[in-house]
Amino acid sequence: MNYNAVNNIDELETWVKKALKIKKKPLKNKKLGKNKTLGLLFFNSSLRTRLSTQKAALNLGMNVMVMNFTNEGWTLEFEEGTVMNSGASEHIKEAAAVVSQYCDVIAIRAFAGLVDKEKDNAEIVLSSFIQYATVPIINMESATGHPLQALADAITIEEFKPKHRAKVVLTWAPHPKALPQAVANSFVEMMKLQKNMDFVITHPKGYELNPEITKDSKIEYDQDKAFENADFIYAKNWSNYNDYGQITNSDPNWTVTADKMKLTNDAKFMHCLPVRRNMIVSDEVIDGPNSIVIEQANNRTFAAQLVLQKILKK
Ligand code: AN0
Ligand code: CP
Repeated sequence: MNYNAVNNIDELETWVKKALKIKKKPLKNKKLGKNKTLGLLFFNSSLRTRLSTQKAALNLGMNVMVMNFTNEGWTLEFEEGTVMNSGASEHIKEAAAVVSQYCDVIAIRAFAGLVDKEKDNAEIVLSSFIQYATVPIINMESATGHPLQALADAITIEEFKPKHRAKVVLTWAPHPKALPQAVANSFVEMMKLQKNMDFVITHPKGYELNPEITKDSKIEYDQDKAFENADFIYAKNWSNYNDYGQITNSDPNWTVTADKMKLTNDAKFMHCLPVRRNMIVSDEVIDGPNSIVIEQANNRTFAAQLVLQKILKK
């Protein structure tokens, strides 16, 4: 079993229930991972994903090895049949096969390059590992998705949802650096699996996500209107998908402020973190009583632990 996309979740409700059970007794399966090794491979920075996945593995009694390809690993070649006479020192074929001998499960973080849309959509790094590794692969944020984040988001929404049918809003917010669409994509996909919730995406015109992902979701270009009656505001920046990887809007009116939150139904504020204060969200909102970002990050451990447990039990 791999966990590389939100669509690997067969039934979200059952997964969330199970994760909440794990949260209550995280050490219950302390022996399940004995003598098993998890390898975490990072092609980009991380705080939460690295530590929460490691924590989840430790809760299951696994051993963990971490490798940063950002500055320590050999530069890898992913193209077939290429003459390796420039930057890359090692081909993915050998690298994935070798790591598979040391690890029982491999988790990979490899962000979108945001230069070549086709290449990013092809998920070269993740799909090559899936192809050439001989052990299960977990996605820790790939070019187009962040399914461990989306699972943690679902757990968090379950914990904080109101008694009435919840309205969840994903809002774009400005950011000084071009960011991937992965977190937003997976959040949208996860929300499609929610049975009794209303879901609205709001962003400036031109900032449409991949239409294949959002085709069944409601888009409202007026942020104020989208915020009306919302029970959850999930903020996230992403760079332009049409004008690929570009920043074509930095309008501060899209920042989530206390005034904006007044339009909602006393909504909870969510963000995957790391977050730029007073760009994405004002201090007042993120420091306020309705901010659940810290608990949301806590739930990353139980999302990862559920996925590891499922893999170990297979
Ligand atoms: C990354 C992103 O937007 O994909 C990671 C988020 C979990 N964010 C940044 O690089 C700031
Ligand atoms: N939310 C998240 O994935 O955080 P990190 O980039 O710190 O892992």
